[in-house]
Amino acid sequence: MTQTKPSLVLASGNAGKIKELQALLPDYFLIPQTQFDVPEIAETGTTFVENAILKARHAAKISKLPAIADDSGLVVAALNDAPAIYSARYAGQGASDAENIAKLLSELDGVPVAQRNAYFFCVLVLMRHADDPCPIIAQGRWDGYILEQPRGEYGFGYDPVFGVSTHQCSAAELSLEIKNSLSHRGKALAQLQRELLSATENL
Ligand code: ITT
Repeated sequence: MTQTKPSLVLASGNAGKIKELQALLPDYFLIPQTQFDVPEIAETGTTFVENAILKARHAAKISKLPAIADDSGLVVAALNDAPAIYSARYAGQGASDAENIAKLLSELDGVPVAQRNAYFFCVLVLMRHADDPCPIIAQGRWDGYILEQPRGEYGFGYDPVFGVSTHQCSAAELSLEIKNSLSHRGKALAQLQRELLSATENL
């Protein structure tokens, strides 16, 4: 007997996130929202959770399928918790990862290691349909610190400057599997998956 995997639209245009989420959700058939020509929606919320809901609802509405969204970012204590929800656009709308990293390192220039603590935060939202009044919401946090120079080739975004104390390296020096086992996204996914197990029957 062949069993088909449940389909979920992935409400993201970020290739790095898509790769990590696909590895974390092998039991689901994840369809990137680009396959439905879902245009990116303006992230007008002021919190991760608001933006994740906006993105999931938008993708579910256009695709008419259940949708999962990830809103995430880097929170730096010495920068009064910036860039947080503005992480992707820290150096301006459409900024590259390298430009965002350059701005971050310049803002932290001269800040000693002991004051460079930071964390990644991720909110995942699953909406069974666009008008779902009870979206599944999960979150995860990964603590670390900001390095003075980029290191490593893997991952995406701020990974090259995110120091991982437990492994004495940057997040960009970790394999996808190890990063997923430690990261904000991996933790949020584990929480979401517990809920998904029961929710799948209602998709
Ligand atoms: P979508 O909204 O299309 O998913 P996005 O990149 O705009 O893509 P966000 O608004 O959630 O997504 O911004 C997340 C940013 O935070 C991302 O662009 C990175 O700069 C950073 N970020 C999040 N998770 C990260 C991770 O695991 N490693 C490195 N940087 C990360």
